[in-house]
Amino acid sequence: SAVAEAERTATSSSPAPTGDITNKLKYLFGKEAAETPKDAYHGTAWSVRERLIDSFDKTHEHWKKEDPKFIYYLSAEFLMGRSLTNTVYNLGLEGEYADALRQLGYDMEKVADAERDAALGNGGLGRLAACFLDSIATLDLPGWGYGIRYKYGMFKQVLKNGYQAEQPDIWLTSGNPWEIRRDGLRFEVGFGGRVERKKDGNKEVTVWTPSEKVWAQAYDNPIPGFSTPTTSNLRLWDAQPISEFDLGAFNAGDYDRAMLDRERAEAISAVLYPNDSTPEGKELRLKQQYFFVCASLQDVLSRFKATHGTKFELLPDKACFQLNDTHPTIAVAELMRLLVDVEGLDWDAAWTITTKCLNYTNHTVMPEALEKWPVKVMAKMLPRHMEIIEVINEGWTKWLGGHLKELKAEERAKRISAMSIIHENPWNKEEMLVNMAYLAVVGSSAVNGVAAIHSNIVKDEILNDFYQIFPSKFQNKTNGVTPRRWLAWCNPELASLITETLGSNEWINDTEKLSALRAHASDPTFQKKWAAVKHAKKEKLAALIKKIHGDSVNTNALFDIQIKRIHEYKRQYLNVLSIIWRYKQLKKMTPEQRKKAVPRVCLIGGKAASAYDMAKRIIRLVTAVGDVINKDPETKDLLSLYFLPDYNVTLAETIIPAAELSQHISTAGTEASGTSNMKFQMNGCLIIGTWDGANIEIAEETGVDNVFVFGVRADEINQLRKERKNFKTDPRWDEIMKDIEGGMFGDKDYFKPLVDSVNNMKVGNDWFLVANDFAAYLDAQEEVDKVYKDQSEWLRRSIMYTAGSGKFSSDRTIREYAEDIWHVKPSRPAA
Ligand code: 26Q
Repeated sequence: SAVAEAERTATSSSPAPTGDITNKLKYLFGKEAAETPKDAYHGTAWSVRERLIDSFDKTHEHWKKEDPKFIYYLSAEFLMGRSLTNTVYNLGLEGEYADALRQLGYDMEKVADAERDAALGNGGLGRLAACFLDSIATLDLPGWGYGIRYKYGMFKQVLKNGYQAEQPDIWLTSGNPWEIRRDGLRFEVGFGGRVERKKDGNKEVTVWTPSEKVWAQAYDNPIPGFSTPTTSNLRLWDAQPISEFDLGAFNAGDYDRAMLDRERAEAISAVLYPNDSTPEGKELRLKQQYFFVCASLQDVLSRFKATHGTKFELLPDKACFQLNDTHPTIAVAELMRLLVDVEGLDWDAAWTITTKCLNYTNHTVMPEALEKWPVKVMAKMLPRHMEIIEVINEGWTKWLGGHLKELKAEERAKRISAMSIIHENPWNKEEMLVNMAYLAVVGSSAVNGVAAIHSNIVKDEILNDFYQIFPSKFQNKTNGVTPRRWLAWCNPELASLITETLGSNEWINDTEKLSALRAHASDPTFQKKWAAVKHAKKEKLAALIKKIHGDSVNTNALFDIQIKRIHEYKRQYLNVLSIIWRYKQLKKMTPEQRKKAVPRVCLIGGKAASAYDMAKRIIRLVTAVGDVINKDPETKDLLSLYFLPDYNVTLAETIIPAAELSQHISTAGTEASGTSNMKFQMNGCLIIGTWDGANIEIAEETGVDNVFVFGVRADEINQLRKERKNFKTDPRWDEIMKDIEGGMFGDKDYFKPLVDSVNNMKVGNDWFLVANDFAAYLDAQEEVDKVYKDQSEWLRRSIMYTAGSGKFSSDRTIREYAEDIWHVKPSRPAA
């Protein structure tokens, strides 16, 4: 009301939101009034931005005074999604801004819907980094993220006749209210050129003269914590040319050449590589990695020097860096270069400091997915770094020789060569490679995996040689997700019910409190309320499906969902095969039998890397099967299948609260953790999954009997792969394969390689053992139907999932990193 508004402005130094929103619209956008939700969004966002900057400044003034140890999270990806709702809620401004918008004739949710996602990441790894920032700020930990301000983020996926097509993600066109360009805060980053030794008095120094230089320009993205005055920061670097353009060429009339430098510089931060889990060995990618690492380290060192001068032995007490996968691993060589070549430390002192400051997280088990850069490429682009890596490797292998002196000479040589950071390419003996994971392990204090099973695979298989040498370096840090975005803000209805039931909203910052829901799991009155929330969320998702596909789906059906990057190891294929089998069964049934069937709406969403041919064929199979079954009048109310295009963070926020069953069905041992499984669990969605990644820990917390677990175990995989050619496929499998090959879903030539990849030993060998798990998966799906028919049992389980999700808050994960790896302590500014 107007009175409340007046009272509020009388007691606050911030402007009244209503006036401020229209003010922003007038002076920043030249608009007299908000004519569209987009206008209202812009006015609101630019107004909220100022509150954010206030808390940012307070926090950083405080940290400057206190000078605590900082954690710097180095990541090539931050998948932030939208910011408006999250910022308003985290800062506790939702009431104020919702009222203001209402006065202007707008509803907060519609306004929020006008924001574009910041999609500076591919999938799990990038979204994990975003959740970690939320928790770092919420826990008052002095910490920043560092990354790249890609001009084009993750591509937009559209369907053309059922095939994936990619369109550029032009996310910055209307400006970005959530960033602050730090004018004058920029660092030079060099590439190429030559390395020379020179005399400085009687000291020999190394001088690197790059042949190419660019500016890294800083942009800050404030990160508000929840229920704390702390606002942290994500600093992203934009690549800019050192000179606006080549004036000589310009004066000579050669305009094209005059612009070349600019284009070459800007290309560095232009696009996010759309590869998930399989690295691409493109030079530009290495350039991106070095670009952001070099700028970030210079930035941290320049702040360190401003307070501590050149007492670099103190650096490990003031700064530590977490390497998000191997992508920023060039930091090992860059920190050495800065300390030795630029600051003049001796090698050994610099090495002690470097290894104390760095830590490495591994996110992938597949050996072919570990990054390796050709020595030739690295020596050309980063000649000094290549030298430094060679010296590190010499020191390392020499030390190893001493450490393994009890071994016989031959065995010792074998071990040393297996652990050499520089080794030959096993597929091309002519080529030498730098193994980035090995460099990261040797250059770090701690190495961790992202779920218990994964950390064991890291120790026992992927990096077993290193584990034997440094057992105490290896740790587990099971992933987590922020309960703010992934429960409280995306599912306010469920959040209210939980708060009402538990008597307070303290669970948002202390998710272990959710376990008190267990006492209500079998209470019919509570179950009824729980079911009503789920149904409302299903209606909302159904409206979205209607908007995208024009079809009305049955909201009394079981909503069965698989959303994640499309990858053979994640086995969307297995899901589609079971849907085909379900369809065939329904077709055979009498009308009487059909009445007893559990109706399902199946949704699959996810992007395929643009060059990942097999993944694109899987998408087409989904849309082709959907085209057939969604049109079948006999069965369409009992079974439908839709592909949801352009799966992203925002879509996930609508899908996950509505899901009743979610699929996490990777070949055991291949999914490092998974994090959407945790988001589904928090929202009371049952899981059908393999004994893999975080599924295992989720099952332990939820009660293994409440989870639909199926399939072979990780320790059986190697043997089964060896025996795969003798595997006898299930007759139902054979039947479905014939259907696809025979053109039941059209496009049979296009599907041929897909069929061959799992059947033809010469072609594919079914590496991900889809056929091996097929029968067990169908059985598990039958079990799902059986439980769904007993709604009170289903709801009991659903409640048990949320109740068991306490462990999977990223607050817990970040507390563990802070205590066991970073040794950073909270430092909260005054309110
Ligand atoms: C590397 C070099 C060149 C180009 C691309 C890449 C690249 C980019 C992204 C390599 C890997 C990724 C992404 C990996 C990823 O998202 N891994 C997932 O990490 C999650 C968070 O730990 C886990 O939950 C998932 O299990 C894991 O697949």
